[in-house]
Amino acid sequence: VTLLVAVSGWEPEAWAKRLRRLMPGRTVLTTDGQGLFEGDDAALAEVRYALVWKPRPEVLERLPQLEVIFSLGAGVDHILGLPQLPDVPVVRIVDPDLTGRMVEYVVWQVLHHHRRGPEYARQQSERQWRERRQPAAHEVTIGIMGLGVLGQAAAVALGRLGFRLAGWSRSEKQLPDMACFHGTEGLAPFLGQTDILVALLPLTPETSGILNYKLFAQMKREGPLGGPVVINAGRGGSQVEADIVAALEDGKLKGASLDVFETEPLPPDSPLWSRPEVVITPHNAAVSDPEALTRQIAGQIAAYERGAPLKNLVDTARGY
Ligand code: NDP
Ligand code: OXD
Repeated sequence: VTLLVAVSGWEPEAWAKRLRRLMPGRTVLTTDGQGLFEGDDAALAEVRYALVWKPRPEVLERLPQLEVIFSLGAGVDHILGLPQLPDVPVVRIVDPDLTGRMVEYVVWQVLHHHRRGPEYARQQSERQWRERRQPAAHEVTIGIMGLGVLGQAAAVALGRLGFRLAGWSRSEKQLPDMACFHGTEGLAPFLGQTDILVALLPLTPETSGILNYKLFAQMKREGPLGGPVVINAGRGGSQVEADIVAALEDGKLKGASLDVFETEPLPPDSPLWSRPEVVITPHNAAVSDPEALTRQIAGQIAAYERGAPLKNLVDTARGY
């Protein structure tokens, strides 16, 4: 049984080495999105499992025995957007290691804006000692867009810190200590009570460009932080960066933390780089760690071969 690790922008050997250790007796092939087994169709014909992150479009088309595609990330837009997707199950990452990293990122960025990080950074650069009013956590509502694995885990951590919570999802939900909204009708009332928006949405046709000027204009205006803040660690395709800049310019937004971008890496001429009220990180809110995640994938393959159903299956029609 052969596995193929097909990634671009990542080092495939880091994954392959660990898989060979965890699954002795298997052949593990790799491609990094550059060379692609030119002429080696015999080796590719043996591949039953493909582990992918932004694979080159033609890679998966050359695997006649493919049984399962494993996304090496929690998001699957990099797979579902391929022009010829083989008709096999797609499994995504749900893992405490990745979830824990995302919770850290969200808590870090919420606290940065809540504790007036951008203002104190500016004061420090001007050697200015000036105390600003600090609202208590319970005065601030964090609105979480996307109440899936990551959104719910972030909510639990923020709730422990005492923040008020609102959440928005596609389907109706009832979650403890949270005002839950859903669907198009639920969006305006959700935004109307949100001081800090945390977007943890998958990229689908419905969520593409959803973080736009019209949405920012519906957020709570007279909040304790002096203006709404947006944090996006879902996908860059969900945000309209020109609208974020326009909203920061005219005060519809007070600050932003962005881990994902319309174009990655964020181009050097983006106006976002030079704004002190914007925190930019290079799509690493929750990196996929080969050590943690290969263990999970090897376990899934072993269970699948014993006849157990695959876990964390993607609904390809729904898009996540
Ligand atoms: P889940 O699939 O568990 O959750 C997705 C949530 O989004 C669900 O609550 C879903 O609603 C909601 N949603 C989807 N479409 C809509 C819509 N049209 N309107 C309203 N809500 C919608 O995903 P995860 O929580 O595991 O991950 C979320 C995303 O985070 C990933 O898809 C990925 O893009 C991104 N990510 C980013 C990382 C980074 O490093 N920056 C790392 C890992 C993930 P419902 O519950 O009703 O289905
Ligand atoms: C993911 C990511 O989807 O890293 O896991 O973005």
